[in-house]
Amino acid sequence: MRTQVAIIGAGPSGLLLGQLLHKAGIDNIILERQTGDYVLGRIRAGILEQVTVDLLRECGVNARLDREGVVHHSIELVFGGSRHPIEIDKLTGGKVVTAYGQTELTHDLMDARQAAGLTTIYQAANVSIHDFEGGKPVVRYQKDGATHEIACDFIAGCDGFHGVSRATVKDKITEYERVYPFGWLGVLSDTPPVSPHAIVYGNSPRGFSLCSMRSLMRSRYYVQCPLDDKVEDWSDQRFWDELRRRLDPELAEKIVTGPSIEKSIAPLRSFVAEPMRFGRLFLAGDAAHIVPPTGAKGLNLAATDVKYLAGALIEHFQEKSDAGIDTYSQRCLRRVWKAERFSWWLTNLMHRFPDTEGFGQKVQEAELDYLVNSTAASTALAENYVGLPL
Ligand code: RFL
Ligand code: PHB
Repeated sequence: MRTQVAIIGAGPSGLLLGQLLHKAGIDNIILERQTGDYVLGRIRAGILEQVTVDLLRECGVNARLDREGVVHHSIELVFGGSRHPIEIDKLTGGKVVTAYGQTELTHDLMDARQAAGLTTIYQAANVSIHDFEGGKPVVRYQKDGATHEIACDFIAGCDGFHGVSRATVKDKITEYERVYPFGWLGVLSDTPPVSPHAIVYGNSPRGFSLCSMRSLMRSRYYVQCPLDDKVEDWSDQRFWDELRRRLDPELAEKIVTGPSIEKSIAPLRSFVAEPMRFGRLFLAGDAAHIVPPTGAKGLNLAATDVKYLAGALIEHFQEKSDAGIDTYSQRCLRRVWKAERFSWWLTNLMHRFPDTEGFGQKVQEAELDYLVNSTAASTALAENYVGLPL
């Protein structure tokens, strides 16, 4: 087999890249280790920045998003038992974010890929990548007991944090990492969200909490939990009780509870691999960087990497210029580090750490007080939350 761009991974990064390249007439094949259903079963992100919405529109994959996505004009911070709105649209000259699940977005992109007749090879085992430092890269994989080979011009490593692409160039990268001493326990439930018009971020002596949504009938909630907790330790009742204790009395009263339809614990990590290009191999999305979910940046960063990468590849094939390819890593990392900083900062501000007591706690309280009472500080939060300009 031969293609222009071999894409490893059918998560949001790989699917979005495939669609943008296809629109520009560039041939691509996606190799995915899992089944399509498995990929769709992973409940992850829920908040899209305008740049991500615009990219989906550019691919023509926006019909359902336009119908079902819920636009948010503000977020709320809950601390000291009361609620403090941050009007992100007013503070940023009209910018907003959209609640639309990663599952839905992935579904839409998979449907569009299928409708366009593009090749996605699911359950591709033992994917390996070769000769990307020279002019003729090759990708090998196993499927149905046979080994297959794809010759290509470029390889896009869109295979997430545990993928093979970054692992293959491990000795050529510098890694920057911070691991946090807690996780997020997330619950999805078919109940109306307690705050349908603003994502709520809570700081309480019992730890962080988050009230989000997937639609007007589906809620997504999180509470900070110890890293060694198991999902089995958390009955639905225990989860709802704990969430209520971490919110202000009015919101706690309003929460509509119901059976969880998904419950999982995710560790929190900040991670960046530099550089993001190795000859004809590019890393994009979680393959190159991870942020703690506090700032809702992971999927949005993946989308902007893909925007830069698609632009660079289109320039290569259509204009015979490698300027975009040569600056890919630099351009992405400039934006990545700003999102890393923001996600790290908001994580520090909103969570209980082992040393959040005494001095640490007082400083957190002072910063929250400053944040909601200073237009300058609220504006800095808002402009990072809606996404910095490209
Ligand atoms: P993904 O989604 O991990 O997809 C990578 C794909 O590659 C496949 N793969 C391989 N395929 C072939 N061969 C191999 N050797 C392979 N190894 C792996 C995998 O099976 C998978 O299908 O990475 P991608 O596409 O870069 O997308 C990144 C996003 O998924 C991620 O950044 C976000 O989910 C992060 N995130 C959030 N981001 C936001 O922008 N807004 C949010 O509100 C938000 N909330 C979240 C989040 C992540 C969370 N968790 C669980 C980490 C909330 C949570 C709880
Ligand atoms: C989500 O809806 O899953 C979500 C929302 C905001 C975040 C993280 C996750 O910061």
